[in-house]
Amino acid sequence: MSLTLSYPILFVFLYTGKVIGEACPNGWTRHDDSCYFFMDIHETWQDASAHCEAFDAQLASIETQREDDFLRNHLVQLHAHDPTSRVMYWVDGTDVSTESEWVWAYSEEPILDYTHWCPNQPDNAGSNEDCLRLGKVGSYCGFGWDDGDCESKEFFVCERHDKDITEPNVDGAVSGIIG
Ligand SMILES: [Ca+2]
Ligand SMILES: [Ca+2]
Ligand SMILES: [Ca+2]
Repeated sequence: MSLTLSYPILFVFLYTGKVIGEACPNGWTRHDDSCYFFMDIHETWQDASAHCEAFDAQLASIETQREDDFLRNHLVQLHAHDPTSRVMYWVDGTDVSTESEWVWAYSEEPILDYTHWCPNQPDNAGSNEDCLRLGKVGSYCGFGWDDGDCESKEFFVCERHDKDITEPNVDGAVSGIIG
């Protein structure tokens, strides 16, 4: 391959790489540096997490009030005309390792700086609630935080942060041309 051909190809791949970081895949919603998918199938917390991983994502981790507001507002809109009184979405928080010590499972960061528990939560009901969900039960705490039984089957939110996107095609194309 001649050098004159290599430059346009190199440019195309670099440009594509930039677009990947800005657009979300079909069905995903962009907010700040992440793409989110609101999955309306019921899974245990563990299976929900595996589903997200299959999409090269994780269950959502809510690090800031801004992110929490975005998710809550989105869910409120999504279910504004939903007659179902009980709707829950798993996110990535858990205290399964040590009771009452909540962490984001994927990053292993403790949940300290920002929380938005519903009134009287987390209550570790039945001594068996170790996974974090955003819950709506009637008018109760519209999609605030609740600890739930990890085995109960709920909807879930996947998050894919831009920094976690691997771009093997870009690196491969560039090194292939240079090499
Ligand atoms: Ca996040
Ligand atoms: Ca617990
Ligand atoms: Ca609870």
